[in-house]
Amino acid sequence: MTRTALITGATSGFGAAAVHRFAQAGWRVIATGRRAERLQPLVDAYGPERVHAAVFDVRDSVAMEAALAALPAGFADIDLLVNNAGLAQGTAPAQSASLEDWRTMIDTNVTALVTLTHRLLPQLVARKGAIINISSVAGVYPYPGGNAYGGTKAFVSQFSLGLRSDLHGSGVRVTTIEPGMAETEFTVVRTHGDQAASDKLYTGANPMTADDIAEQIFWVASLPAHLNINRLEVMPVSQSFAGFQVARD
Ligand code: NDP
Ligand code: 8X3
Repeated sequence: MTRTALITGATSGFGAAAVHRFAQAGWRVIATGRRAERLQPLVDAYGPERVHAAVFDVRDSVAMEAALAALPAGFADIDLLVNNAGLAQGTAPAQSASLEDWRTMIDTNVTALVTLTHRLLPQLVARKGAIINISSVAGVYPYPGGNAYGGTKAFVSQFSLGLRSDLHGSGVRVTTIEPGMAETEFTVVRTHGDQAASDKLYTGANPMTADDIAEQIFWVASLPAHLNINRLEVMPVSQSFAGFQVARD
C-alpha cells in the first residue's frame, strides 16, 4: 500500500532532501513551503501523482486549512506528518535580541507546529500513523545566543513526548529528531541573509548534510510498526560540548 507523508519546509534543507528520499522510496509526498518555485521542480521530478505541492505560510492557519482542504484525493489520507519547517532568527544575547525575531521563531517553530499537528491528529489516529518533529540540540543544550530558538526547540521535544503519552494505545508513533550542525540555508536565514557568515561557520567543520538528516527521518519512518524512536540526537563528529562558564569579579 502506498503511504502518504506531509513534509513541511520542503523548499530547502532537510525538508527538500526528505521529499526526495520518500518519493524515491515510493511514498506519496505533500511538500509544503512558501516558495512555490522551489516546490514545482519536486513535482516535475516525480510527477503529480507522487508529489503534491502545497504552498502556504505555516503561520497562516487559514491558508494552511485551505491547502489541506484542497488536497487531491490521492493525497488526502496522511500517514506521516514531518513537522520540519522552522527557523532561527538572530544570535544576539537575550538582552539585545530582537523581540520580532523571537516572535517569528515562536510563531513558526511552536504555534504553527501545534496547529498543524492538532489539525491532522484525528486522521493520524484513524490511520495509526506517525509524527516526526524536527527539534534541535539547541533545545537540549543551551548556548549563548540560543535563547528563544532553544526555547522553541525544547518545546518541540517536550510536546512530542507529551504526544507520545497522550497517544498511548493508539498505535500512533511520535519521534523527535534533534540534529546538531548541518549545512542548509539555516544560517543564512538566521543571520538575515549573511551568506559569508554561513560559509564561515561551516567551512572546515564537516557539518552534517541535509541528506544525512533526511536519511534519519526516512529510517525512523521505515521501522516496524511496533517500534518507536522517542528521540534521536545526531551531531557531526566535529561538534561536541563545551563546559559551564563562570563570571568572576
Ligand atoms: P532551511 O532554512 O534550509 O529550511 C527551512 C524550511 O522551513 C524551508 O523550506 C522554509 O520554507 C521553511 N519555513 C520556514 N518558515 C516558514 C513559514 N513561515 N512557512 C512555511 N515554511 C517555512 O533550514 P533546515 O533545513 O536546516 O531547517 C529545517 C528544520 O531543522 C528547522 O526546524 C530547523 O530549526 C531545524 N534544525 C536545523 C539544523 C541545522 O543545523 N541546519 C539543526 C537542528 C535543527 P520557505 O522559506 O520556502 O517557506
Ligand atoms: C540548529 C543547531 O547547533 O546551530 O538547530 O543550534 S544549532
